[in-house]
Amino acid sequence: ASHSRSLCYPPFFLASSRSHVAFTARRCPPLYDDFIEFAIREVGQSTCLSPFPLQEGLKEVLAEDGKTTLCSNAFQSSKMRLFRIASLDGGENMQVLNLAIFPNLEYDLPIFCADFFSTSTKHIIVLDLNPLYDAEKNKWYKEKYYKGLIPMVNKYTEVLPWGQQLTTESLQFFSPIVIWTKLESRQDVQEKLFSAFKDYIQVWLKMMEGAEATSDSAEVLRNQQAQHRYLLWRATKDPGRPLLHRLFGQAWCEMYIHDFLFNGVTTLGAEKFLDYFPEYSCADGSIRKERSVVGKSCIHRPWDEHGNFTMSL
Ligand code: BLA
Repeated sequence: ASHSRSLCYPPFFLASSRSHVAFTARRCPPLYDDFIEFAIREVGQSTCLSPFPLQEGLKEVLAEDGKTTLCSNAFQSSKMRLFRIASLDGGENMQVLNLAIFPNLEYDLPIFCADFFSTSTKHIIVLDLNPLYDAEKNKWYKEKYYKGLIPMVNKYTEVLPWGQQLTTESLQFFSPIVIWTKLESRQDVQEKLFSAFKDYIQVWLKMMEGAEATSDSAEVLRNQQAQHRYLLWRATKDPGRPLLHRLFGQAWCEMYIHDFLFNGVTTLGAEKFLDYFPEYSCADGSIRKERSVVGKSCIHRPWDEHGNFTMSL
């Protein structure tokens, strides 16, 4: 690998706080600050949080363009292996929130996933409780976690309409309550999306509060492998990678993806991407660069209002 873990430092440290950045760039408050504040407060009220050890200098990093900042924060608790937040502030032209909560391996809880990418004219949104086990292939899982939540997503499908085609492979990591949408106005983000975000956080926390740890080591191992597979998918195919490369350089970006965003991808299993996703292998043994080998699909939401999957894959 081109990146050496212990020797990787961010391209630039920001010694001072955000106020310095605000002073030099005179920007309006980052779009997703309220989301972050809400999430940390709610999670902190639900469980006893401790900081997740972060690499020196990671909290706030200035990109090579000299103006975009990347803020990172992470916590853990008895039931959460990692609750991490990454936000990019590129001023009016770009705002990103990438928030995930990975449960401890004694739990088969879904993975909380908020992935919001905004420019001045467009907002690309994924909000979901990603199933640890493919919810269409594992009906018990769908029953256990999503059955009672269909009315909640139905509340949002009108105001946050399906975002059209997407990488077909992503569907196995999405749940029947996924919100995949593209919005045009900042107000829709601040009102409609924020309202959904609050509901989804609260629902996930309720699930977590009720979750019982398993003491069956085979089950723990299964959960670990499922989480590892999920992490490998995201660490390898994240649509944000090209942008992060551009902003922070390849080596630092790879360190950030592997050690922070998808922490666990190098420690929870020895499998490689192609072990889980052999359909991506090229004749020379490398991984196909495209995000999808099937292509993009799903013009319409592939779940009906009862949560039934309506597409044949
Ligand atoms: C686009 N992000 C997308 C798309 C999806 C996701 C589905 C639409 C394009 C596609 O179908 O691939 C998100 N995909 C997911 C998620 C899962 C998945 C959450 O499989 C989970 C299993 N995104 C980021 C970060 C950035 C970012 C950090 O997380 C930027 C730094 C950007 N996402 C981003 C951009 C696009 C995008 C720029 C549009 C460009 C593109 O489609 O390549």
